[in-house]
Amino acid sequence: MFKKILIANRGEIALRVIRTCREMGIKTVAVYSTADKDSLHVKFADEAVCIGKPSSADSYLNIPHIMAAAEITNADAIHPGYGFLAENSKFAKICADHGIKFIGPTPDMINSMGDKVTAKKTMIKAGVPVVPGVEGLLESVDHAKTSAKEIGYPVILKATAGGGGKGMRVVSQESEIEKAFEAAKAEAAASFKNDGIYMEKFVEEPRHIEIQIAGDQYGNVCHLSERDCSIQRRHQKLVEESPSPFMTDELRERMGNAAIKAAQAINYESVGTIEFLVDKHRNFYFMEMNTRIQVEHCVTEEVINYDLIKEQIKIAAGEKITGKNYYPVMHAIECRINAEDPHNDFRPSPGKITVLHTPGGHGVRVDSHVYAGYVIPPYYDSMIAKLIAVAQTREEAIDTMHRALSEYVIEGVKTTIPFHLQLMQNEDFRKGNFTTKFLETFKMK
Ligand code: MV4
Repeated sequence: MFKKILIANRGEIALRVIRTCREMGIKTVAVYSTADKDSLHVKFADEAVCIGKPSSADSYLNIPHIMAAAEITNADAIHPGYGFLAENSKFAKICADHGIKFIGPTPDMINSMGDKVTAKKTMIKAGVPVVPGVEGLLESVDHAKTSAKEIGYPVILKATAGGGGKGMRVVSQESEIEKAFEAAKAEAAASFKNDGIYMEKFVEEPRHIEIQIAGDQYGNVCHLSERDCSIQRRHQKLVEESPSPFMTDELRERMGNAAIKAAQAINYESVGTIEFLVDKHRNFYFMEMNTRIQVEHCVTEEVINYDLIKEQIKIAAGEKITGKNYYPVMHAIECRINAEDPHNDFRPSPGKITVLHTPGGHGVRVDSHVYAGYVIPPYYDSMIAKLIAVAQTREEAIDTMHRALSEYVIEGVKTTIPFHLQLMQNEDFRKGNFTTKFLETFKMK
């Protein structure tokens, strides 16, 4: 087992990793930007190294600074968390070249899923269902036109280097396609330095349901059931839950098996997630694979009673998994508490938390790095806590969540708590009646 892990991240996920390391008897090294010198991850780690100025490029994305911190502290592994360098294959390669274990998949695995057209081809070969479309990149506007005619409108254009919505355009008729193609290409070039675009049939009002998987270094892969992440706004998830209210035992079996096939197709090692679109007929289609631990991993932990970070570290250290699947025995919901104003188009609201009361009690988990007096810096994402409610049924989990939200006091900054309070009382949400379009029509009171 590792003796010392450097956590190349900040905020709640840095703290999350430190907690598991402490339980496992592994020493921890925090790295931090000058903006984060008063952060809890700095205080809770055994050692801490400043890696630069506030901007991510100067600190949490600065590979030489992070490698220097790992070398001077003698860390034998690096946990990247999510975001920042978590899916950067160059970073994973540099770690390997320095004899430091990157706690995650190999650079090849990251690359094979990072390029979406390559990933899709791999999935087709493996027999995983994908959205009907053009196999490969679009070569020209004419190619796009003839392909869309064959597939049938509406179609969606996506960036092969994308993910999470950037460089995406929905096209409902031929008259729009030239403009959409050029716009998607320009956006992809600007965002990813790669202007490759591909085309799929547009699935109307889908649900976003993802399967958590784990694979070890010996070819054993298992799934750990699903999370429903349909409640999102502008590709930012706000609420996640497990099990999905749309799930059936039969669909879970089919999606779980497809996810295992997807992971096996690239000999996947570590924990990871296969994202699917699910249509109203319960057809599901591979969308992308996240080769990292995700923000919403906690809902899975709560419903299967399993520490995913511990498992990820054990796998990285070369331990075997049994290969048996995990099924939910509880219901968990996670609300992302962001420093944003839900009454003002979710505008970021950084600043000092003057008063803080955190909820607790039966069935409540809070993963957060903030405290009274903490100043939320403007440089990073706005998530300040994850509030997770766990109960035996979905209805009870919603009631527990509503109770916990109403106990939460955060003063000094605006937060998404008022939004979540209203959502937990929404009739369609309570019925499990929602798709990825739900928040387009949801209005704050
Ligand atoms: C789609 C789609 C409908 N049809 N692909 C959005 C982010 C990126 N990962 C893929 N996305 C979508 N791809 C086809 N063929 C609808 C979306 C989509 C979406 C997906 C999941 C969660 C929220 C979403 C919101 C808008 C669009």
